[in-house]
Parts: sequence; structure tokens; C-alpha cells
Amino acid sequence: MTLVEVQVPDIGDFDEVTVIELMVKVGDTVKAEQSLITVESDKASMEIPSSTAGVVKEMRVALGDKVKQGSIVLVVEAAGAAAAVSAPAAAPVSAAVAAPVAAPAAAAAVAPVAAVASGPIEVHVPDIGDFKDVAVIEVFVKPGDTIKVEQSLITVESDKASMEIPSSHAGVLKELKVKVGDTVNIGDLLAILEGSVAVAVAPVAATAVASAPAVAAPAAIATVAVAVLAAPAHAPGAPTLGLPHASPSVRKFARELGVPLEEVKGQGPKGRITQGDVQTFTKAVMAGATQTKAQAAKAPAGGGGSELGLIPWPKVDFAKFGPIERKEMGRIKKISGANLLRNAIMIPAVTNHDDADITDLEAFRVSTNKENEKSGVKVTMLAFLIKACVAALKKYPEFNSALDGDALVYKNYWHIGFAADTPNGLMVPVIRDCDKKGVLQISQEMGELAKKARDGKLGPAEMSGATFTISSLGGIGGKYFTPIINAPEVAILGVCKSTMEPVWDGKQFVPRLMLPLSLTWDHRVIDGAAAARFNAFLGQILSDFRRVLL
Ligand code: CAO
Repeated sequence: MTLVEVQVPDIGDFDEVTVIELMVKVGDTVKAEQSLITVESDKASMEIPSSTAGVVKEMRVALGDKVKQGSIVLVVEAAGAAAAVSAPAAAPVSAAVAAPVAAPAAAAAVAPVAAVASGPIEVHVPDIGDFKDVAVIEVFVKPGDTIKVEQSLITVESDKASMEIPSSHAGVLKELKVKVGDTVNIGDLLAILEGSVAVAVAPVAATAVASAPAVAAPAAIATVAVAVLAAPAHAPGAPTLGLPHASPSVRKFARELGVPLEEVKGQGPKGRITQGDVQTFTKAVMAGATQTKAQAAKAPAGGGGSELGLIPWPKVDFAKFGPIERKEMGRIKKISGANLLRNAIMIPAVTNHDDADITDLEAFRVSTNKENEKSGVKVTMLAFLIKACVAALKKYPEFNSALDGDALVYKNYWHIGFAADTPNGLMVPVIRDCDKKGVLQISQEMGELAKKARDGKLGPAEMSGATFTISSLGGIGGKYFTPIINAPEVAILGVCKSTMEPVWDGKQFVPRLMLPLSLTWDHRVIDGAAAARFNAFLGQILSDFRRVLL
């Protein structure tokens, strides 16, 4: 077995080209002439074929690397001496008919043309090697345009390479002789320029070529293309695997704008992405009519939904119906919005509603507050609820767990988060080790944390580590609601305003203070029966708080 270094063949005067695609990896078996990588200059993209059949042992290039003739692409363990079809750099340079394509500056020295051209100038398809009947896939110019020397006029494409054909002369475009879909060959008349504008520095047009000496520059693009054309690895016309079907200039244009080309729908022949497609996509993103995948992943509430295969978010010009004022949402609302959206979408959540009789507890709370009036600490119903929840969480530990892949993480600590309504939006401070703290201490900490939250002074540590959350709207009103679980927790308790209600005690209706409870739980972890038991147990504790001690 022989190790063969496969090199970049002669790619002409291109100093360096960028590797934009790797088509093989270590361990792959490659055939001779099989395309290994795609490289791209600003005018052409081309596939570099293997000179040898065998197994890829080592990749010597990575995406984004710059390579030139002689750079080692990879090392192949050759299948046998016979497998090597040609020397590494043997992309048939010989196939390059020595003729200029792109009019490099050097060409001026070799083939100076009249300093000022005037009158009609014919621009012909230059030598594009052995290409026959290549398709015109893009036209960049239109009659009336002022054309510079070397400005790309059209893109042609074979199944292995696409290249832009530059103008040999400067001038005003009078007539374009080709259109998208036409096929062209060397020498075909491409355009007629009125050459009164500038200098034509190099002969590209066939008419000029006829008398021009050879310039072995970008014709080598065609050379490489010829080399790979000889052994097509892909079905003709099929886009290259993993690479958006677009010309180098369109890829460059998309890169400059930051447009993810793989998300652009090509409207050109065979689904090719044109510059117009990139512009249309950019306009749609700017108008909010579509989102890139990256935007959708970050999107807060009101995201496009395209990532879920949903129809787009309705776009309404509200000003059409009446006066409006648009205000950016604050940072906290954006962050909590994104979290709520994820939790609402990803958690199969169910909410159980129940009522707890807190008549005696409220009486106890009021009398305690009277006794402690001087201490300055007001005992809140929420503090009792926290203690009651800790007791329920201890009895039903899955409510104090978190999902980690296929495992449940049971936490032997009871840190309770509580939703606080602040001018900046919803925040969830966390009271640690509630199992070890009394109602007075919890009330005091809650007051401090709620104030800090409203003043925008809560630190990240004060908002992390909760094992269960309570959201109380009791001070505001309402009956029941469906709180969203604060992932990675698996349950949340919502409470609303308690009201006096007639409750049947078996003999008669008696007035009782009833507290509405709404328990939302993750159905992947908890089932309905457990949730009903949790609520019932919570109700028992709240109706007779001595049970907390049991
Ligand atoms: N039923 C009846 N009255 C209640 C009650 C209940 N469940 N809970 C509280 N109250 C009463 C209090 O006793 C207090 O009355 P007094 O002033 O007469 O003593 C009054 O309502 C105000 O209470 P509060 O809301 O200021 O205090 P709290 O301890 O109950 O709650 C806090 C503190 C921080 C949770 C609360 O201020 C808050 O921000 N709540 C909103 C939470 C929220 O937005 N949740 C929704 C999240 S989903 O969007």
C-alpha cells in the first residue's frame, strides 16, 4: 500500500482560493477523478478531483483554508499502483487552450489594446476549455449599463463548475446577445458595447483573441473544470451536495449581507439561487414577513413559528385601523417571554383546580400580625402557603424533581420561588431552605426579595435554584388561572383571591374562606391522580395547619 498526497492541481494564476466544501472524510473510499473539495475564488467555484483511487487516511485542509496549486488536500492510501491515474497536479493543464479569460492586469503588458476604444466592440465567449454547450444561468447586466473591464456579464455553469464571464472591454452595453437558459460555446457573441467610455486592457473577445497572444491566467479555471468534467461524480445539473446552488458572486453577496444561503429558495433554473432571490429574502426578513432559522431560535413570544412548521405570525398594519404607538419591550420582558414560550411549548402541562378552606388559618394570620405589630414583620398568606407546599413536596417528592433526559433528579432541598410583579415585568426570587425556616422568617425574606425585585436589584443568585414555584394573585383578584411551569421545575402552584363561600358541612351551609388553587404539572413526570392527591393534601394542611408538624 502506498500513501499518496493528493495536491491542488494547476489552477492558473489564482494565488489562493478558499476551501468552501469538503466532500470526503477520513475513512472514505475515493475513486480516481472523484471530487474531493470545492474551492472558490471571487469569479468561479470548482471541484478538485482526486488523482488517485484509495482510502482517505488524512485530511490536510479544513473549511475556510486558503489553498493554491501544490497544496496538499489529503493523503490517500492508494488501492494499487494502477489506481493512480495521473500525477497529483495533473489536472489537465494541457486542456487549457492558452487564451485569456479574465483579462488580468498582467495581460495588459502582454496584449495591450488601444488605450481608448470607440465604436461598437464585440464581446465574445472566451476560451472556456473543453466546455461545450454550457448553460447561461445568470445575466448580470442589461442594455444601457456602463460596463467596466473585467465586470462579470453572465454566469455559465457545467455540472462541476460555475464561472462568471467577464467583459473584455469597458463601454456602454448596447446589445446583449444571450439570455438565461441559452447555451454558449467558445467564440459565441455575447454582447455589443459602445466603446467610448474607457480603456480595454486585455483581449477577451474571440475577435480580439484571434490576434492576441496567449495569457495563461484564468483560463485555468476552465482547465480545472475541464478536468472534473471528464468524470462527473454528480448527476449533471444537480446542486452540489450540501452547498447552496448559487454562483460564487451570489454566495459572496449573501455572505456580505449575512444571509444564510441554505435558507433562500432559488427561483433560477434548476432551483439556482440568484442575486434577486437573496434580495427578496433580505427584504422579507427586514419586513418581518419571514425569519432566519437563527432568529426563530432566539425569538421571544410572537416568534414566527416557522421552526415548528406553523403558519407565519399574522402581520397587521394596525395603523390602518386607528392611531397606534409602538414601544420596544424591556429586557426582562424579552427574557421572561422567551423562557415562557419555551416552557409553554415544550412541557405537556396540565392544570388541576381545587379550593382550600383557609378560614382558621386566615384568623390565625390576622391575630399573629396583631401580636407582632411592633416587630415590623407582616406574616403573609403566601408564607403559610410556602410552608404548606414544602410539606406536600416532601410527601410527593416527584413534584420537587427535575427531568434530566430519561432520568428524574430528586432534590433533597426545598427552595421555593415566588412570582413577583414588578414595573419591569415578572421576576421569580427564590427563598432557600424553606423547610428549615419558620413562617416569620419566610415572610421577612419574601418582603425583602419582593422589594429588591421591584427596585430592579435582584442578583442572578437570588433568582436561581428553585425546586418549586408559587404564583400568587391573591392580593389582586381572580378565581383560577393556569400558570406556566418554570423549567426545569416540574410543577407550579397558582393561587387567587380567597372569598367567603357557603360550604356544605353535611348538615348545613356554613360560611368558609375558600382559597382557589391551580396546580400546573408536567405530565411526563406527574400524573393526574398524583396531582389531585397533592392538591387534596395541600388543602388539608391549609385547613388545619397543625398537620405541617406531622
Ligand atoms: N386571598 C385574599 N387576600 C390575599 C391573598 C389571597 N390569596 N393573598 C394576599 N392577600 C391580601 C394580603 O393579605 C394583603 O392584604 P392586606 O394589605 O389587607 O394585608 C393584600 O392582599 C396584598 O398582598 P400582597 O400581594 O402585597 O402580598 P403577598 O404576600 O400576598 O404577595 C407578592 C407578595 C410579591 C407575591 C405580590 O406582591 C405579587 O407580586 N403578586 C403578583 C404575582 C404575579 O404576578 N403572579 C402572576 C404570575 S403569572 O403572570
